[in-house]
Amino acid sequence: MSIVTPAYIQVEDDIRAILRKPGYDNGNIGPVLVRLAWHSAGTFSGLDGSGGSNGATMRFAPESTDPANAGLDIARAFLEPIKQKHPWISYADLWTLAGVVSLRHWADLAGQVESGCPVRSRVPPNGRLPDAALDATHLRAIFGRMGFTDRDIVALSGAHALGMCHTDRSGYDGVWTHYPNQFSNLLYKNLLEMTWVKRDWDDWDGPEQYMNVGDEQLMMLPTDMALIWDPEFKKYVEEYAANQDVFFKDFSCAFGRLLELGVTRDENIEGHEEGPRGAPQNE
Ligand code: HIF
Repeated sequence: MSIVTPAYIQVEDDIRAILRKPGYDNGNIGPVLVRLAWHSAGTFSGLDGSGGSNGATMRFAPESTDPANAGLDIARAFLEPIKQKHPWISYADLWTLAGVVSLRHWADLAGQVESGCPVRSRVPPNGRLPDAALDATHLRAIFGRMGFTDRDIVALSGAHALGMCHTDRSGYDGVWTHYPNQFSNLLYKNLLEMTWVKRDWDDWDGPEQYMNVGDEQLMMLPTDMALIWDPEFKKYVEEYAANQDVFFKDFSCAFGRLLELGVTRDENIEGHEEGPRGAPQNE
């Protein structure tokens, strides 16, 4: 059942109205809202059904102080006036909706944003979100816990075409593509078509990250490089670089599933609730 009501549409309109923000990063807050939505959902564990966006537990310690979430207080603050204006919407739904609205004009997202009110709001432990310094094994462990395959992992990773890294948040620096406000398959093309070398930090002992030989304007995290270093991942990078439509389709499905991880919601008008969604349960 879809609950896209006029009230939701009003919230969507209000989110859309704040996306453009001259002076902030590249003039658009959409990327940091996408990151908020996914970090909120990405704590889900299919093992015990804990974590996920229900309850918007990132408002509370220790999740609020998880270094992986650095800077997301800024994203939450952007949305606070909308929460004040529409107090009926849960924070979890607002953050999810904001991520979807940000992406929607680029990708036809399959995930419908219609989760119910918070049911399970135990704050998940830190350490469930990915560490950009690690490798393919780590990505499989983190995203496997959420029920994602290699193909899903590579499809999701295309979201790094958007936005940028900030030294004062993650320690990393720079944009992945020359068009950080456009959703496209450029991340894959850049990975394959450019030569990537470790960045030399002049003035401080920065983290390991990669830059493109040439204009040196772009960056990749070690986890992004893992997509071409791992032969299984690389097959999908090649497929998505060659075919943007396939990427959009796969991304829509995978990102929609990501945002719904652990969400319980009314399945029909009588209010029947089903169990946690997402990763397979005890199969
Ligand atoms: Fe990100 N991600 N992400 N990410 N991410 C950052 C920024 C964004 C990882 C690390 C980082 C996904 C997966 C992973 C976005 C969206 C998604 C930053 C920089 C880091 C370090 C934060 C900062 O300094 O501001 C890792 C290790 C991931 C596992 C592969 C998702 C698939 C790609 C799930 C996803 O959708 C977005 C958007 C941003 C940009 C935020 C911004 O403020 O511009």
